[in-house]
Amino acid sequence: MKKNSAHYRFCFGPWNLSEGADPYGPPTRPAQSFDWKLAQMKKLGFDAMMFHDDDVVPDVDAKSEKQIIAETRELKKKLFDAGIAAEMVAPRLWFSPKTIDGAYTSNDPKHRQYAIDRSRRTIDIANLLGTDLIVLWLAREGSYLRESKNARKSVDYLVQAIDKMLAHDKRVRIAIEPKPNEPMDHAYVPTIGHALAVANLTRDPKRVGALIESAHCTLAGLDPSDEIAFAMSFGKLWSLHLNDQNGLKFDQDKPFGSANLRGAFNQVRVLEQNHYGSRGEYVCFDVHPFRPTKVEHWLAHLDNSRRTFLKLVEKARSYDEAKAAQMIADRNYQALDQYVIEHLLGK
Ligand code: XLS
Ligand code: MG
Repeated sequence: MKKNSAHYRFCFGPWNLSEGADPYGPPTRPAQSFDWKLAQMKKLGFDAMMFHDDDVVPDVDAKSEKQIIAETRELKKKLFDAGIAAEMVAPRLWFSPKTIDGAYTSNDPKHRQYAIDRSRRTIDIANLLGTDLIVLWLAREGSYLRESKNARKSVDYLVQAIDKMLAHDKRVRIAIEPKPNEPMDHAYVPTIGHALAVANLTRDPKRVGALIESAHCTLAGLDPSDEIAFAMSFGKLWSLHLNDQNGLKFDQDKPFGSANLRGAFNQVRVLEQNHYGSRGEYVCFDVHPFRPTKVEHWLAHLDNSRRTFLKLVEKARSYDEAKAAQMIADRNYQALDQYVIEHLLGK
């Protein structure tokens, strides 16, 4: 394997500096301003920030086009002054009462239209921020009971919505972020395979790719590194949300490597093998601090995720490929297994 010399660039979103609330308890840290979060990103030496549309323009549904342009331009200047790029913008289609029963696949045609209109506006916001990447995490596209929706029609609705976005702007690229559940009982696009299949049905498949999140693969019972390899086989891994997940439960967004170091190593190794980052892609950490985390340790989960990533890059680059190839040729997988373990343990 030709050793990758990619210099990785790192990214997170304002929501990754979260206040600790969970379904069973209130925040444990005081809410902070966007300016505070941007200053922390600068301090950490990250390269880009990812956004939801209403991270850029709070309460975006209540704003006029003029206000949206003005507020987006104001945030863009803050990013520019801080030397931070905008990685992507995602329409937050899971809070509004108009997406209570789905967004693009809602049974209500007015709500489907709302989701498409909001997505078009997200593209306009992204253009003003200088990114051509839109991420669609299809949070409410699915069902709580199968009989409430028509799964076949839902695919058509998804394709129609994406086609409307592709028609809205001839440069925009759309990355679908698959997830099998949460908040839905079952989501319509649970894996990278589903995402790329939907991409192929759109009017311009080369502008529809994917974003993979480690935890979402685990929630689907799949291996994140295999999902990454699959997406890269199509040249369609345009962004990443690296994190970790400890089994099939709520989406934990744990720091990268926190639950499964071997799995994290294999994700980094497959990124290296396929030269992720060499086409401008960012490594984003979609991680949250543990709820008990103190204010003074608020950035650690992001700094640690990057540290772990970079240490695993060293492990991938110092992996003895020749030695491993010999064990594979000899079908000596017990020895190979032990070699990987001892390599990671730093024998
Ligand atoms: C939620 C998703 C979300 C998207 C951005 O599970 O990972 O964080 O990445 O809205
Ligand atoms: Mg994510």
